[in-house]
Amino acid sequence: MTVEFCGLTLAHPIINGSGTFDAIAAQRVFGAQLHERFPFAAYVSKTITLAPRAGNPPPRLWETPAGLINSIGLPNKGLERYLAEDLPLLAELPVPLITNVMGATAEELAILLDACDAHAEIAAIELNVSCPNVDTGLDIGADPVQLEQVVRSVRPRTAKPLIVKLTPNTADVSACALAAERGGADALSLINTLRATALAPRPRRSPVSGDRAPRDAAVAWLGGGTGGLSGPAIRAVALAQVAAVTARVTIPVIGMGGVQNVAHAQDLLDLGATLVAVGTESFRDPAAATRIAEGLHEMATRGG
Ligand code: RRO
Repeated sequence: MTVEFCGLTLAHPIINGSGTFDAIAAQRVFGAQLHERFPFAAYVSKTITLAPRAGNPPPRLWETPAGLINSIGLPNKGLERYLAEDLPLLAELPVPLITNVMGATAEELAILLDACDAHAEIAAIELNVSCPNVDTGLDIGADPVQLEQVVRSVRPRTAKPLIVKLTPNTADVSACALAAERGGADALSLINTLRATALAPRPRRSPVSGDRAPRDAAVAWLGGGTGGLSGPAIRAVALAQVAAVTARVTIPVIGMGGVQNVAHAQDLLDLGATLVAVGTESFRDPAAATRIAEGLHEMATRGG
């Protein structure tokens, strides 16, 4: 069941989606037990930025039919405290560590990449490009030209595997995938969440008279205004985008989006993904990744 991924040998193909499993909190609760049965074959950190960020005001989460909208807003302690406080704990995990970073400028990204490169505990770097360009306001990862420039500019700063986490909120995901590959990415991961929103509860048509109650204007409910949709609701989109990308690039792909069970993971592997990430399902079932990895193992054993 071992999988070769960018020079790393992983015990199985299931990892976590960035920001969907807090390994430090889990270590506090489960102690040695977590290490004995760690659910993922590699651990991806939450996105780290150069400066600390408080994140968005509440509400930050909203359930939809078959989905979850998050408007977390990148809360994190910033690079310095991540390295000093979190890295020593994450380095104890029994699997390779992938640190996920985001920067709004080339300078910020250079500092983040240099720091990751200097720490042997970090096995690979994932670049989250779902970040607005400070000048244009457009997501860097949504525009192939900008994306290629950004990846090309950071590539020389590390010899570690560089994974680019693509945004699905773009006109042509395979054009972005090819741009990241041309820029020097070693691997791609997709999909991040789909831009989504939820409206604040407000008066509805009266069930008795049928008259419309006086209505307030539609107001976005989430603290950040908009958020990102994940979970089963986006799996069909993930399948389409992963298929489009694996058909065009030669570098390995980490597929994710609404994976709940072994059949869903197998679908992404069949489409050419090398690894599969589990995200929202881990909130519902923290052992989901173990269940899926064991299911894949069983299938492989039976098949062989
Ligand atoms: O922190 C977030 O709100 C967030 C990030 Br950085 C991301 O990449 N995807 C997402 O759904 N939420």
